[in-house]
Amino acid sequence: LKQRGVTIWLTGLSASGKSTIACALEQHLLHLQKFAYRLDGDNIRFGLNKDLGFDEKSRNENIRRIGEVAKLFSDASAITITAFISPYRQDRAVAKELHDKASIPFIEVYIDAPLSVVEERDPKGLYKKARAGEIKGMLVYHARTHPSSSSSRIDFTGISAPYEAPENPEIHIRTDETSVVEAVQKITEYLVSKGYL
Ligand code: GGZ
Repeated sequence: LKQRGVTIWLTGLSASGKSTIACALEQHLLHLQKFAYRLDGDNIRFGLNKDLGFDEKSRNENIRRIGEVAKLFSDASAITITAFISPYRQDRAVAKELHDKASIPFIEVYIDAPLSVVEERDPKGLYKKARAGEIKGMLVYHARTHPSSSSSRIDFTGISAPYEAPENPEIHIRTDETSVVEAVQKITEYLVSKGYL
């Protein structure tokens, strides 16, 4: 392979557009004949991390494992795209450090939309449930594997759990002002400018 691996780390609130942009970017790179691979809730939270919920410790461990897996894929020359809220600055810093130590580029991309906008989008009705205090024990992934924990309270990012926005992301995308195509273009142009594509 001529290609060198790089990790493109998307971070942002639920419904900010991470998955949509990650999918479109992956498709675009595959069309360019690049080896791209996307890590998201579907292939990580239902598999490797199905033992984890959404309390702070579980999110820390979720992101720690994803950082390790992303590093492995990028080490194997993939353009690895991760799409997780990754709400804690420290967790993202640990993932970046892991990449730094292995001399693998780590590009933090802030997928940014105001809370008012993501609450308006609310594609799964999770913000509404969170506002109503109904996010408990976790309905989405966790309840399937941990039905007995349904009485424990788990907070929702942006409402009752923190989201620590990146202070110096390599790329900042406002999804309420940027189309998906433009977002993909912006990331692609960055990759080209750094010689990664
Ligand atoms: C935030 C939650 C929660 C809680 C379930 N808080 O928009 P979605 O539905 O499809 O994506 C969200 C996803 C977040 O999982 P991550 O692995 O990205 O989170 S983290 O990085 O914080 O570990 C949301 C759904 O899972 N979801 N419960 N309490 N999002």
